[in-house]
Amino acid sequence: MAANLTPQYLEAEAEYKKAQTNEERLQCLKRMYALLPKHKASEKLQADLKSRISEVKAEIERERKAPKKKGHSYKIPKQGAGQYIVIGGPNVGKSRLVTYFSRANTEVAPYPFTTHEPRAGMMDWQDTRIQLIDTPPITSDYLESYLSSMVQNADAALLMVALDDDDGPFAAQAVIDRLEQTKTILVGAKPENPEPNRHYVKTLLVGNKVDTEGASERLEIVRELFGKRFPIHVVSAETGTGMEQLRDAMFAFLDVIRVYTKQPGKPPDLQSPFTCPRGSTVLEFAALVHRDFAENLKSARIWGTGVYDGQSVSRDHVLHDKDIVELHI
Ligand SMILES: Nc1nc2c(ncn2[C@@H]2O[C@H](COP(=O)(O)OP(=O)(O)OP(=O)(O)O)[C@@H](O)[C@H]2O)c(=O)[nH]1
Ligand SMILES: [Mg+2]
Repeated sequence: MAANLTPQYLEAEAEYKKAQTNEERLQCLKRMYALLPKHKASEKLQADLKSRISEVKAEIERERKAPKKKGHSYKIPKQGAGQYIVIGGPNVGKSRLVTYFSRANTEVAPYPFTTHEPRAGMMDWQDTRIQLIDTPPITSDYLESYLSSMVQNADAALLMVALDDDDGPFAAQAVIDRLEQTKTILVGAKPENPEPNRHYVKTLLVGNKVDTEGASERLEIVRELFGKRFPIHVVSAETGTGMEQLRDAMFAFLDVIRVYTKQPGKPPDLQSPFTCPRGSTVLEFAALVHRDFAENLKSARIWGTGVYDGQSVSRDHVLHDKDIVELHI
């Protein structure tokens, strides 16, 4: 790379990609700026870092000033391979599932309406991470004002149904209906002919509390009511049954691939993959890594699926999961 980035710089950049909060992001960006060799070839990158630093600072300032009162909106910046919003009726185990999969600090309690605010956590999946957002419950007459737009913005949703409660399936139907009133349509797969002004959100249905008595009979009803509409996963967020299968299914359902970068003459960076939509080309990937790469891309070499090691490919070559890409500008 023309800018001759040092390993220390690349390390700071990897940390930046993993940062969870704007404060952390700011610290990483400052380190990256300090570690960036300052010469002509890196001028663009210097300017880019400076503008990212001021954007993050402005974001921190906005967060600080945001009034924490009724009717406020929550903006949770997306992180990792994709963002899942966890939704459902009261007491179905949304918070329990999020704490099982992540270190999110969200309250679990044996009574309804425990969660009042959305909380984000990161779930590991192999060498990448998926963002989970715990949310307050939804019922036919209770929907936090900000929630439908958060659902619309998420990459996918988990709709949770409690299998310890005869009303479970009806509570889930109430969630679906209430969101539909806000033109938010939960679907198992995006429709081929979407209706205008509707927001379709890919959704996995999770039958939780399979460890409880009578769960299997209720599961039959859930399958009958929702089996055609959503993929169904059955778990116990309390005992862990089915949770690892769900973790895998959540990554697969995002329909993204992992791509690793490599600098010429160096081993690939296998620590922190980029993720991009399945079907992305080399050029689309380059744009994700850095605007400069997309604008000035001359050639690329690939190690991975359907190519021989180090094969030169064109910019419209379609990438596969776990490909390693060396971009030349
Ligand atoms: N037996 C059993 N109990 C569970 C399971 N998952 C959650 N629970 C219990 O169900 C209760 C509700 O769990 P929460 O995670 O607080 O439910 P929630 O959906 O976040 O509830 P709200 O925030 O009120 O909407 C708690 O007592 C959990 O310990 C499960 O798989 N099996
Ligand atoms: Mg909760």
